[in-house]
Amino acid sequence: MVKGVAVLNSSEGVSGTVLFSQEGDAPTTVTGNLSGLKPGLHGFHVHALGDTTNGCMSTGPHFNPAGKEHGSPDDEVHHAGDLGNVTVGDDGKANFTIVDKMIPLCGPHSINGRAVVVHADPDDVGRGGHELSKSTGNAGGRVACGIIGLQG
Ligand SMILES: [Cu+2]
Ligand SMILES: [Zn+2]
Repeated sequence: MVKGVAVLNSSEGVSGTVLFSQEGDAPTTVTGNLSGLKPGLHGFHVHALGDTTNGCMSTGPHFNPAGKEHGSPDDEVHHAGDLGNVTVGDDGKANFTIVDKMIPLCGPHSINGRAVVVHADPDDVGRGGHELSKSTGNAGGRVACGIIGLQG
């Protein structure tokens, strides 16, 4: 079992923890607890870089080792880092579990050392017809992020 963790914080009061676990070559389980977000859907992705020198802006684009278009994690064609949306309740909190086979914690396409990013707006999963739909899901600003590291 390999485990990872990302701690998220932002100057606007968003905070939380996202845990990752993977058994062998099985899909990775992602469990998150976030607070301080606007109620509703928020795009949620693994971005390519674990660089926060310029805040979440320097974490690069969606993790996309296969050079695909943006989409839903349920679509055949999507970025490996596309995890869809998380749902935030009226209390500003989100508790979620995602199981995804494109985000391993080891091997050549590992997400270790990359970043998870929560966006201001819903991810249209490539279907919104906006000029950004096929690259970012038009999910708006990056409201919080954290670097994924190994956990014991
Ligand atoms: Cu993103
Ligand atoms: Zn994407």
